[in-house]
Formats: sequence, structure tokens, C-alpha cells
Amino acid sequence: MSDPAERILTGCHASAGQVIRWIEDGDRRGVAALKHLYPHGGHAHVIGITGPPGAGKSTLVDALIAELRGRALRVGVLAVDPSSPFSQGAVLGDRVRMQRHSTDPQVFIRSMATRGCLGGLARATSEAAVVLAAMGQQVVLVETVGVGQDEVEVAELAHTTVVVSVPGLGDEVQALKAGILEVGDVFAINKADHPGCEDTEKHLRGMLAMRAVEPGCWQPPLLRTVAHSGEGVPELADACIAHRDFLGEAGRLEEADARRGERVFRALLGELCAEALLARAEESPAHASLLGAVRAREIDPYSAAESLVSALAVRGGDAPR
Ligand SMILES: Nc1nc2c(ncn2[C@@H]2O[C@H](COP(=O)(O)OP(=O)(O)O)[C@@H](O)[C@H]2O)c(=O)[nH]1
Ligand SMILES: [Mg+2]
Repeated sequence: MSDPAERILTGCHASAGQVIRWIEDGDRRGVAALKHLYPHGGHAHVIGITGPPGAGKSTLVDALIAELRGRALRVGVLAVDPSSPFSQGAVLGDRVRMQRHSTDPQVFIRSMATRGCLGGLARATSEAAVVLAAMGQQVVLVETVGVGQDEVEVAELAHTTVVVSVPGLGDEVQALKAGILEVGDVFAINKADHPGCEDTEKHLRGMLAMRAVEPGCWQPPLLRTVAHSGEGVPELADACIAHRDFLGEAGRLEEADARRGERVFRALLGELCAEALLARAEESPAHASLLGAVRAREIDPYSAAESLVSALAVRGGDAPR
């Protein structure tokens, strides 16, 4: 049994690490493994944890691992936050604390390289989640920093998105932009042992009340947590599982997974078409003459590219029906 995908299906952590590395590197062996794993990769509950740096996301993830392990669930963690103690740059104490689960054979923790473009990272992360699900991890926690497009992307790959905020940050620093409010399925005010928790809760409740919620829709709960003591963490786990159960009713989970599949298909189709068409464009005799004309400023690059592509598209009528 030398195929890494086969070994992943039997729960081999080392092979999962290897395949995720291939995925990050854009190595074709990653795609080969994903073809094999995809049919087995649809059964995990993917939970995104987002929020500003320092909000306590990693500490919460650590506490959630303990809580979920207590419920006999197998857990995978993907840390996309570049400041995550799961990845690099953490103070030693944090790092040691986070590693307490790494010897548990039912827990798999992996940081995702944050190099490359954001979209690329989102894809690699969702593919890594497929790998972990195929390995049998029943819950996959994805920690990501709530900056830029990040939170929207994590919401696309997660079934349940937990937005973590903390007391004492000004409204503008909370990073609770309209976008993050829209994507949150569960809201946690972490560091509830700090002063100012009531104000933050009031503020958040006010913002959530303005969020348009139709009847029969999910009402996002707002919870308080103290990550390092574990206070509120069982309730947080319950809220995530309740959200998953809600999605499971009336086929919402299937629909969410169908949309995920569609997104991957469309993105790949775009890439593969571009690659294939580019190869043909560069081989065509018109390419050299147009390139020469662009360089000599005899034609503008816009018209040149358009004319080459439309010439190829007209001749390329051999798509499968
Ligand atoms: N007082 C308090 N400190 C916390 C709590 N949760 C996390 N911290 C501390 O906040 C700091 C940042 O936590 P971390 O999990 O690395 O935040 P992240 O950047 O969001 O992943 C660490 O020193 C934690 O020990 C909490 O609930 N209360
Ligand atoms: Mg972190």
C-alpha cells in the first residue's frame, strides 16, 4: 500500500502531511491524491474560527480540541493565522501549551503556509480540509485571522463560522465590519474575564439585531468565553453542533456542499481553460507577429490579445457535447 491517498484513508498522519504539502506547493501529486480522496472527504464538520489577531483564537481552538475530544470526536486543525502558535512566531509557553494535543493520535494539527495569494490559500485550505475529512477527522477547525478578505473566504469553506471578538477594542478595531457580521454563524466574546465585556456584548447584540434575519433562518448565538480556563467552551461547541444540525435539516448541508463543489469546478475550469488556450495561443503563427507588432507599438496590446483569442475560439469548436 504505497499510495499516500490509500494510507490517508487508513488514518496515516504522515501521508496527510505529505499530501497537504503537495497541495500547498501546487505539485500535481496533490491533485492525484485529491481525486482519490474527494469521494471520502464530505463527512467532516468544518468550523472556521476568525477574528482579530490576539483575540484568543488559537487558545479557543486548543480548548475546543479538548472539548471535542471529550466527546470522542476526531479533530483536525488547520491554522491559517500567520501569528498562530500552531504555526510560527509564538512565544514558547503558547507553543508548548498548543502542542499538548499533538501526541493524541485522534488529533491532527497542521499550519498552512500563508505565502502566495489569498485565493490560493483559501483553495489549499479547503483541499486540506478534504484530506483531513477523508482521514476520518469528524471536525475540522480552521483558524484564520480576520483581516481583509480572509473572513469571507473562511466562511465559504466552513460549514460554521465562529467570529471571535474581545472586550475593550474600539468599534472600529473590532474588525466587525459588515462583512464579518454577515458571515458569522456563532459569535464569541472571548476574554470575558476582562472588564468591558457587558459593553461589547451590548454593542454586538445591537449590530446583530440590525442583521436581516428572515423567519426560519438561523439566529446566530452570542456567547462569552474565557479560552484559557475553558469557561463557555462547552457552550461554544454546543452552538457549533446546533448550527450543523440546523444545516442538516431540509437539505441545507447538502446544498452548501453542492455549492462548494460547484465553486471548485468553476475555478478549476477557468484555470484549465486559460492554461490550455494560452498554450494554443503561443503556438499559433499569429502569436509571433502580434507580439512583434505590440513591441513595435504598431498595435495596442488589448486589441492584439482580443484578436488572437477570438481567432482561436472560432477555430476551437471541438468541445465535447
Ligand atoms: N485573559 C485572557 N487571556 C486570553 C484569553 N484567551 C486567550 N488569551 C491570551 O491572549 C493572547 C493571545 O491569544 P491567541 O490564542 O494567541 O490569540 P489569536 O491571535 O487570536 O490566535 C495569549 O497570551 C492568550 O493566553 C482569555 O479568555 N482571557
Ligand atoms: Mg492564533
